[in-house]
Amino acid sequence: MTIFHMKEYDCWLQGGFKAALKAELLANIHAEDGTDAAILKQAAAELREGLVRRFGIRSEGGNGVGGVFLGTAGWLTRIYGLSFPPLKPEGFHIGVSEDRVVIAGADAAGTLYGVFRFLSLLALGEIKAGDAVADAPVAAIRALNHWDNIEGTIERGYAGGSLFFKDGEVRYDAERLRDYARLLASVGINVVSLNNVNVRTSSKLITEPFLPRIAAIAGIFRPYGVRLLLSVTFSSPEVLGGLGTSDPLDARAAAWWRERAALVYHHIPDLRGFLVKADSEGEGGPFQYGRTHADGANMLAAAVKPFGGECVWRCFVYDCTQDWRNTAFDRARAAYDHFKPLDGQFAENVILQIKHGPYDFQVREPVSPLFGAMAKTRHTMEFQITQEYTGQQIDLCFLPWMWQDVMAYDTGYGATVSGLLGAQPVSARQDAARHPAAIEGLAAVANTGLDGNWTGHTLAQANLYGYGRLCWNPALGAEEIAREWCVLTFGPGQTARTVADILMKSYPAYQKNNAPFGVCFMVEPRHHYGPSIEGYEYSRWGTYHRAGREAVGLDRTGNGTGYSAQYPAAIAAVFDDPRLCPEDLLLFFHRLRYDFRMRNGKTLLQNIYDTHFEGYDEAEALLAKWQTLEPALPPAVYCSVRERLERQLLNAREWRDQVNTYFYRHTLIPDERGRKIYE
Ligand code: GCW
Repeated sequence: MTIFHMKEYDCWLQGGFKAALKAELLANIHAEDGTDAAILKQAAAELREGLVRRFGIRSEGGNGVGGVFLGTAGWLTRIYGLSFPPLKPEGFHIGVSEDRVVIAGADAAGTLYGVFRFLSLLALGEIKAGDAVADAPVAAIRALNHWDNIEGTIERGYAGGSLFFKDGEVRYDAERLRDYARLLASVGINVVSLNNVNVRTSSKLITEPFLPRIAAIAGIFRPYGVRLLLSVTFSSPEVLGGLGTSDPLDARAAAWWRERAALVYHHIPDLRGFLVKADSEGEGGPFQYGRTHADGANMLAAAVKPFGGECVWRCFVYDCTQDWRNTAFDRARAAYDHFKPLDGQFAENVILQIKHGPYDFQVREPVSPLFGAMAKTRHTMEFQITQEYTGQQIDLCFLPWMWQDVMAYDTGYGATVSGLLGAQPVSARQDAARHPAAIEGLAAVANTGLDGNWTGHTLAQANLYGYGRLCWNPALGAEEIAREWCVLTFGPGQTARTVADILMKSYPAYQKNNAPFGVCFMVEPRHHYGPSIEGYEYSRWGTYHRAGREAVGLDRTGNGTGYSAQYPAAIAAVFDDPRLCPEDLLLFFHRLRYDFRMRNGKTLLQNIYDTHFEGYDEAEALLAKWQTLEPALPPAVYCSVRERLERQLLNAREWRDQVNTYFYRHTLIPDERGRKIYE
């Protein structure tokens, strides 16, 4: 085996590739970089830099008729008389002939994305003379949310400290941030929020001493086509303004926000807007004043509107002070119950950000019933790349494997999630009956930090890459994403194929280890790593499985909490019938006896045992497979992943034995194959 000397820091932008196109051709660059458009300049710089660093090809500056022609389609037409088919916003066209490569962007961002795609196709060995590629992002909003605290820590962060903050200050390594902006732009991310949605001490970022520093960060991201969002606390008029109220219908609070927005936009004129977590897990919000979330969001939206800003408002609103004795309550209902009645009441520049499932980034959840239902309100879908509930970047879990199921889910409103992502956005004034409830984009909680490889677990880089690619094209399957990422990271050849195989097997293994069949939340309270079967069973967070001697799970059908009725009737009918319900969601929707027969003819209990034995065996196989790569990898990369896979195996052992023992002790029914379960 040959070693591809990958550098963890470079992620999917590795050097060491051979270009299949002639160096003389690639070295001769004619670019639209004499303008003052920062993004276009960057596109040209990235092409030159990328060719040197990744392929060892140094450009000499454009002369003669051949070579690479890079710029917006308009410019290429004007200067060189080239013509192009119509391009979609942020899209590009790449055309290659024997003596010419043309990279034409619909606009500046499209030009930049065209460069990154060209370099990546070159590294993948997928572009040659005669090829033409036209592409554009499907989702308009492709956002990354950092949950970084101004102290330098990261809520649910597993890859070191914050890239933006330290010791109560905006503090960063500018070189590193540029590298980060490049990484994000290379997969099409165009919005980044810097600070935690649990704002706490970072509420002061929208005050004068901090704003110039934030503006400097905005300046680093700008040439890469990335605009910033800032998380703000709804209670700012009280917390920062000393007003004594933050009531959205109080003219003083609204005026305070208008003034504040003016100050913020004075420093950062192209800020995308404010991101808000309100009335959730201790954050203030409109409920405190008896107002609706439309009142709250609209007030903030009005404040940023004169500057072209937006108010991104999270729908993660639920009561976290539940009594487990109350079996009528169902937290899963919360987002729909709160927001569906408000559809149509939000201002044009409010964007709701809805978690993909009704709970909270569990290993397996149904898609939230809000998707498809909010036809008159702009909204995005929120994912979590940071692996809070999926192994915390100690365990390997390739998330696109689950995301592809979300994308393929048929909402029952005439489109899949990926179809809604491609639909025309609606405005609040349009007729809901005639317009699909377009999902305008995706947002995801970042998994990056100051660790040398950005993501703690080197293979967790694949999740960040995969998220960007999925925003760009929601129809891309996990397998395709894994293949691309592996070649771009480990070079072409067998190593990449083996790593792709490991990635693809990691999610199913993790899901088998975890809480069975969609029951959710059998995790250690607070930190959420590892099993604790009753960790949340008697707590205030509203996340129960109610396992008894004869049955387990929550009845969320019409006979139970009625959650399933939040879906269109045809979808609800499937979820309501345990014989039709997808089996990995069986216990999310149903309370079932342990002797319930699943589709493989075995009982529910036996299936719980089987999946947990398998989950462990599969974790063991992942480690064994990785060990075959030792001769093919730089030792540091090999060892850091091996060490994590070993810890994952210990974790899988805990999951297997704790889950199986728990159910055995409740039922006293042994495993039919006589495998070891503890008394
Ligand atoms: O999953 C929960 C996390 C919290 C997080 C919250 C949210 C930022 O445990 O840490 O807070 O979700 O999404 O707001």
